Amino acid sequence: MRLAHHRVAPERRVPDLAEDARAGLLAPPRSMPPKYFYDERGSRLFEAICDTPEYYPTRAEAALLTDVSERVIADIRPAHVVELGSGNSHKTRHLFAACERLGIHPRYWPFEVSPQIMLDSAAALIADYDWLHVEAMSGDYTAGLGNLPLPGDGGRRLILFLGGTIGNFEPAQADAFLAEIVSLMAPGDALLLGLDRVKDVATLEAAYDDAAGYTAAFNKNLINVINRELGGDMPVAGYRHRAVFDRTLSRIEMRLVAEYAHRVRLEALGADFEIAAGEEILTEISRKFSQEAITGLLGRAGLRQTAHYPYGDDQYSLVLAVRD
Ligand code: SAH
Ligand code: AVI
Repeated sequence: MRLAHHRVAPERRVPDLAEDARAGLLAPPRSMPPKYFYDERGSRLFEAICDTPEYYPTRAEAALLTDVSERVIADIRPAHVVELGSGNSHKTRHLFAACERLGIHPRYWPFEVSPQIMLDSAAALIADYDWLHVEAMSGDYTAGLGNLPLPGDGGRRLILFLGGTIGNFEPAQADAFLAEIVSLMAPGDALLLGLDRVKDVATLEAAYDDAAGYTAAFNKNLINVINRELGGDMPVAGYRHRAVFDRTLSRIEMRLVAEYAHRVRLEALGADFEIAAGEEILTEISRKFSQEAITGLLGRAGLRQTAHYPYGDDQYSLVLAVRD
């Protein structure tokens, strides 16, 4: 058996969908955490977003990994590759290809809240790499990382947090999450972190509002999740997608905007709410980092950057860092 599936118990209690909806939807300012996007349909829509001409981060990170994977693997010589929010693991394949070329054969530990996409990808990976063992971990990384069944065999671990997903956290959450990652790291372990960079507003806003409409469908899929899981009657056609770059906070904000005034029933909560025409629900933030912001983030976490791989004219960054 080269593929094992571990269900990771939460280390601490985190609100469930019902609690988040009660706290975030019933009264303004309305917001929901982005992790609920990723049911099976949402995960597939995210894959479609990654293939759009407007969404540059995936192509930028893939190009960087094509170039630097061999250097990273030769430098770290990992016994284990741990990946937080691994999705379809497509870009991670560049690292495994480098491992194959270098004859370095780490075990792979993807960790996902959306298990199906992880298990499908893991099955494809072990078919392609006959040396690879996958320990697939399903769970919520915001529920703590302390229960991950990570190896204590002394082999070096390379921890991946790719795609710019750190940008989906508020600044304080990002600091806390990096601190948790650092607490897992032993001397010799390394973190490879992908961060999207500040750039012109038109490029940023187009990336979050592609012409084919996949990002709009991804955002509106949250309504399907809420209706299905909470017995809701939110009208999918009653909301439109909006993505705006906030220069002050240096972040894209994705919102669902009510097209007309209506009342929503959430049966599982035994609650109703009224939403006015034009009222908005904040569904995701995606922070864009300056060089100073990256330096601050790593410094506060106690991480020392050992390599910085920028894409193009600082459009996107991959950072390799170790714990001091
Ligand atoms: N790393 C991939 C996927 C990025 S999309 C890439 O770069 O393309 C973000 C991924 O994180 C999704 O697959 C989503 O299911 C996962 N994710 C989001 N919130 C999560 C959480 N709280 N716990 C675990 N996984 C989460
Ligand atoms: C997963 N995460 C880094 C994506 C982002 O760019 O913030 C999610 C996404 N939302 C809309 N498009 C992509």
